[in-house]
Amino acid sequence: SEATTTEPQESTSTVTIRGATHPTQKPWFNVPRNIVSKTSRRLHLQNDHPIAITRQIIQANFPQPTYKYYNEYSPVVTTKQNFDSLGFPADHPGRALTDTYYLNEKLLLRTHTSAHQADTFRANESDGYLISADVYRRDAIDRSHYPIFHQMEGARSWDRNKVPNGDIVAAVMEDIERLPKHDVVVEDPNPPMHPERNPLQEAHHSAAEAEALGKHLKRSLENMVVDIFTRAKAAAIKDDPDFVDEPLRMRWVEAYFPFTSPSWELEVYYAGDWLEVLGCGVVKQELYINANVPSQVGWAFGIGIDRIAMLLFKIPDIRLFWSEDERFLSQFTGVSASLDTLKRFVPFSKHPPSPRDVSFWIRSTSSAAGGNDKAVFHENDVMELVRSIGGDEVESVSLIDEFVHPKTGRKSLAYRIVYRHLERTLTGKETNALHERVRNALVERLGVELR
Ligand code: FA5
Ligand code: MG
Repeated sequence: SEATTTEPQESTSTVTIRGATHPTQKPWFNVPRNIVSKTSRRLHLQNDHPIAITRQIIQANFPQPTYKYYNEYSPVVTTKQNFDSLGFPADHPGRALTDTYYLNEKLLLRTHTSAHQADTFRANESDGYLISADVYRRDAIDRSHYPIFHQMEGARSWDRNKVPNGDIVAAVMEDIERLPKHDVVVEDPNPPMHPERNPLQEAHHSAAEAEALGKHLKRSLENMVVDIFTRAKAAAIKDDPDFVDEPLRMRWVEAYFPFTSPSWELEVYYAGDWLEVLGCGVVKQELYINANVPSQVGWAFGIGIDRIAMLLFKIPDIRLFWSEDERFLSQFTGVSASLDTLKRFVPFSKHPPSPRDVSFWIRSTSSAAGGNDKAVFHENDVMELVRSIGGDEVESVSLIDEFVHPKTGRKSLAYRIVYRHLERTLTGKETNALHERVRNALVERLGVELR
């Protein structure tokens, strides 16, 4: 039987993803069919798609042959690839069924392109690499969050046995000199290491080596962001010769990843707020050791392509990337072949939103609920249930009220679901029918009591 034709909670024996059939297993299998069907879209490889154009622009900043490109890795990976090989602890929340799509106990849809780090280091086919791919996370629903998005992973390594005199600092500094220079002021107030959160890997690096690697990493990524904004500005000026842009502002903030130390995130100031665009750091030496290349040292980063594409083209809603409407797709025709023809996205008519509220009592979360085999209530289950019924006609889901009954101790939640079709106006009847299905499914699948 085909899992793509059944509801996720039902046990089915196999699921086919990009032509490969995998066994599914209860209680792990939790991939709804709308997600399964999107695994074949591969927007990052679709000619003239804004996700693919953005991938090409990022690639242009990390040229071959220093960087080898991998764009075809399957989204089905093992728990070892996605978590264990990267040093995620056994109890890390990212491993939970509430956060990650599983096929069975061992296989899942990758939650990040870092799932391919260990294998790509082991393959050792070049000094650096870029990996672009679709990634999957059970998450909130709003204009900048979608359960599938795209990432670009990058890494650059130097081999102690191959650089002149084994001098990593000199080799990296020489490579920094070769990088383009930019004149944007970047805020970078924190010290490069933090003794507990982001220690120097002192068994493997000197402080000077880690600092040189960090400097090469930061300069390379700043150059890429400056390039994106330069292209975005050129596109805006073509559109409107009087266009005046806000000056580009970037800042480095300390971050934590189990597979890098020290680690950072790069934020860009956009529309009045700081937006996180990527995470990065100096690769933990265990990864190189486990990949059988212990004499290498280097850095890695992971960037959200969809977020960069939204900035680049001024695309207001992440769902638009999945649109097959010609009014969307035709705006990018020819850009893949000639990146300088980039234009800003011109929104087509915006259709009115249709908000509907639903409130309910949730099941008791105490362990006293004997015989109840349903897991504890988790908000991501609401998000996904709504998405699995409303599909891309759901713009956002937000918690609007929450209270505990003073006498019974039962908890009530109220959510507002905004339905809005990107390509046409939803009738009241259509919206009500969708909302009714959502209400019923909340009762049937999550065991809530409607109010
Ligand atoms: C990671 O996924 C790490 N693998 C990044 C990394 C790679 C760190 C290599 C160090 C070395 P994070 O979960 O923060 O980290 O995601 C990275 C980027 O993906 C974010 O900065 C953001 O741009 C993008 N991103 C994350 N979640 C979403 C989402 N739900 N929708 C769109 N973009 C997202
Ligand atoms: Mg992050």
